[in-house]
Amino acid sequence: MPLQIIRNDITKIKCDAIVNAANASLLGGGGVDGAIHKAAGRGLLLECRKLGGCGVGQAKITGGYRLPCRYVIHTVGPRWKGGAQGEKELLESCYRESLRLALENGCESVAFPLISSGTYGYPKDQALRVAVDVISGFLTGHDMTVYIVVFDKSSFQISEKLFSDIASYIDDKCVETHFAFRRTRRNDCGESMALKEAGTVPDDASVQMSSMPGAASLEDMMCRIDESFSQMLLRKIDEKNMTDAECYKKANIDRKLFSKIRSDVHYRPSKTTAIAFAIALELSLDETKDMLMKAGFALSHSNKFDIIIEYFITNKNYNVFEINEALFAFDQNLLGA
Ligand code: AR6
Repeated sequence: MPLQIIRNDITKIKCDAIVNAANASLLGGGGVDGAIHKAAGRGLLLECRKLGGCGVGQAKITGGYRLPCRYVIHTVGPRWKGGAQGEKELLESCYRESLRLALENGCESVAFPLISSGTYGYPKDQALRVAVDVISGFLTGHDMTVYIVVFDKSSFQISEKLFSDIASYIDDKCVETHFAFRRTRRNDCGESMALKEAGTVPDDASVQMSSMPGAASLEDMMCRIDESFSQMLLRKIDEKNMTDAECYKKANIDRKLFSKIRSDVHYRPSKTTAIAFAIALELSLDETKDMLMKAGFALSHSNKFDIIIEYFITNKNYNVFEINEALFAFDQNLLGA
């Protein structure tokens, strides 16, 4: 997964570089800066003393010393002053400059804290938005694994409106599922009937055939029933006039995994990988269900993860990074490898 949001202490992350949310002196401080200096040891401070400080929005690189990473990239985020003092541009610059230094130094993996979102007071949901936008933009042109490391749940926030919209969508769907079960029990039709009513269990081949857009003939349909996940994926990439790279990047899947799927016609992806491709291809809900079926999965209304995916697809929001932010906020697995 090229962009991952994880909950951890950044000083514990094994990767090529970690980024420090420093101050202009580069001589240490509190928060993540203090934790990094403490874990790295005195060698880091001695090297930092030679750097002559760092401007807001700029970045400088040092060794990692006792940390489990080769480098520390120090960047100075803006202090929040209400949002009209160029804070967003400066914060974007922190991520861009840090990624540029990582690239120049041959890093294949980099971990970021949410810069400026602590002592410097940048609103957490907006700080996250900037981080995800700049990093995902960078990843469309470069192969790198980037982690956004969230220290504790309280330091991570998606927009309140999105959170409450999703929460009420989950509630609605749970209520629907509950009533579907009750109706079924009264009719004494068994569990599978209830699940079908709630739209979770596809009705085998007949559903597949009826929901096959663009199938020209019965022969075509029969071929597609035998199609594997990998074959379906490659066909849909062609139908959408996408390149392979456009598709796997939009799915937040790394090149190696995509090559594996491409070269193994019987590849069985995980559910999160299969959904990530459905999102990248901007499939409708029915098409997504067809694609998932090829990998042996279904979407259910008794599962929070599935309902969140359904929420984004029905709202035609196919931004895998925004979906992952929401999944993280609801403590669910993220899309991608
Ligand atoms: N791992 C990951 N994230 C962490 C960790 C950790 N070990 N510790 C804190 N965070 P802050 P800023 C999160 O205040 O807002 C320093 O004194 C934290 O929850 O460290 O850019 C510097 O010297 C928050 O979400 O950095 C500067 O003077 C995020 O890291 C000033 O603070 C950033 O919080 C910089 O302020």
